[in-house]
Amino acid sequence: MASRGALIAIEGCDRSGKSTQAALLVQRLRDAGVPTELVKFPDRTTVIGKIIDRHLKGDAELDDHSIHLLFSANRWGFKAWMERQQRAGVTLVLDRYVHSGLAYSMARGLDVEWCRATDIGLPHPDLVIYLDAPPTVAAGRSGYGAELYENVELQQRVYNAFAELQDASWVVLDASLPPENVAKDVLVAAQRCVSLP
Ligand code: Z5A
Ligand code: MG
Repeated sequence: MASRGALIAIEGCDRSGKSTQAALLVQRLRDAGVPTELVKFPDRTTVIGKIIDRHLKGDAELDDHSIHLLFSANRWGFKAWMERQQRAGVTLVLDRYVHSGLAYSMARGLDVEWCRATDIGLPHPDLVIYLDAPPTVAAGRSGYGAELYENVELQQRVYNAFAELQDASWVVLDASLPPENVAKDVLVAAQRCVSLP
């Protein structure tokens, strides 16, 4: 029987480089012969994901509690699939996960314990890699500002919320470094839960 695949969550504020690093990590793990899949949250292709996408593009107004529940429901839609993959020995790299759900909702003033409750029962990440880039750094990167939450004031609150959520188990990396440097640090961190040949 295959040994259980790891669950690695890559977290951070907007434009901190999560999608860049998640894709690089998946490639490096696959190149090393580790069966790996990438999961991006929100997944905008599902029924719920499509509503989230409309909301983020300013085309569907939703109150803060409702959008929190939809982000969480979007993750629940992948629970059974993630567990099957892990049981089959596939490592999953998650581009955002439950801590994004908490940080963005905290930044909008929701109660953290209420927010946490909606994700209870989802698979726990074996490792959280946090890409630390202050909003002023991220705001200078391309694509910033196109969606609803992408303004420096909200991002500062998200940044503060992530700081509050961090615990000693997180690997916090300087994401203002060039992408190739960050990628090296990400690969070292991943080896806490994945063995490479
Ligand atoms: N959200 C939420 O509220 N609740 C939830 O539960 C979840 C999400 C899961 C959409 O997420 C929104 O949903 C997001 C949080 C909220 N709102 N905000 N704000 P998303 O993940 O779909 O967001 P996105 O549009 O993909 O942006 P992003 O993920 O924040 O960007 P990124 O993945 O961190 O960055 P990137 O795409 O890798 O890089 C951005 C640019 O910077 C690109 O041009 C890169 O080439 C460049 N880049 C990357 N790394 C570097 C370095 N190291 N140096 C210089 N330039 C770099
Ligand atoms: Mg991204």
